[in-house]
Amino acid sequence: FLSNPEDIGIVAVGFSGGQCKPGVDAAPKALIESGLLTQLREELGYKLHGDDEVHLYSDLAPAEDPPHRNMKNPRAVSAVTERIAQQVHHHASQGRMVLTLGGDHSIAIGTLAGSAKATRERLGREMAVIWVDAHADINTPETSDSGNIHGMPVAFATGLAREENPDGPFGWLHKDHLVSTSKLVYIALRDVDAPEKRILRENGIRAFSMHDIDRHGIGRVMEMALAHIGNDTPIHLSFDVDALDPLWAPSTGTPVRGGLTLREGDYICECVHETGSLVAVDLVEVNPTLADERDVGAHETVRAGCSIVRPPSSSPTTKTNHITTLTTRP
Ligand code: 4U7
Ligand code: MN
Ligand code: MN
Ligand code: MN
Repeated sequence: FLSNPEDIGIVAVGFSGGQCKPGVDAAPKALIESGLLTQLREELGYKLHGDDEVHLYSDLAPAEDPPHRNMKNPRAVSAVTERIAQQVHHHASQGRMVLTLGGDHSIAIGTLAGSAKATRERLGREMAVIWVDAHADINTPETSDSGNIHGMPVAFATGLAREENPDGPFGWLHKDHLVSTSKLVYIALRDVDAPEKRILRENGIRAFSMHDIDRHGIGRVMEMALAHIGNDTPIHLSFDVDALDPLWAPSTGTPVRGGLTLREGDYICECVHETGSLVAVDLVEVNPTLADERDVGAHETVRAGCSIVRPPSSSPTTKTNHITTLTTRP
């Protein structure tokens, strides 16, 4: 294991400034109230670290936050993600797997920065990223039509959207925070903007769309994704709940039809977990306030989120692989 398998650092951030719809800030509380952390602790026996507090970080938002390079709320998102990077780095430095509950996907600027830096320092390794999402989230501020930063985190994390002014928004991002485009793999894409397609092509980024999943099946896609990353490479899994089909996860800001079944989503997480190389997981974009008339949508989406994050407790393959991992690696 690349992180201590019993210890999980929890970072809960109700932040919604990376997009325009209120409500995604209520997700960590809804996930925790539906029993996610209790299950991890009591049923699965993990030791959870963290301050048991959902951070809103409203105090970090400046009174005035005009657009910068066409980004909306640039200073607020920069300040919050810098703080998240410190929290994630703190947990990861001590060998804890880090679970971050968002929040919109802009928070991944912070989670990736924190875990990439800790992985370099602690293991002397560059980590890989598995980005499970309907969207590629790799717009630069200059290519984005919406100006919403939750559509840009991968561009910041890979250095494609670098800020030249060290005192400007995201000027805090340094070389040791960055992730290599060659170690990035996408799964479940189906709504990619034209400039994003060009960025993916020009940088040779590995991406498995829903079309690829239909053609090869999720089993083969996970084999190919993990083969691309390579054995024993630390993995950060960033899971946007809109990767799931809206049938399973309707309560999210930018739903796109034709997505993963809940079982396929679970399977992705199980495969990554089984590698023994998981160092961090993000669960983002759950918006419990975007519900249908009977509130069924919100409840279902929160349940789906819990299912995604919860490691398998009874899968025989998982147990076998863990025994293998434990016996082959001291
Ligand atoms: B999410 C979008 F234009 N690409 O940039 C954009 F389609 O974190 C959507 O994946 C981004 O939910 C979606 O605004 C961000 C749009
Ligand atoms: Mn998305
Ligand atoms: Mn996303
Ligand atoms: Mn979304």
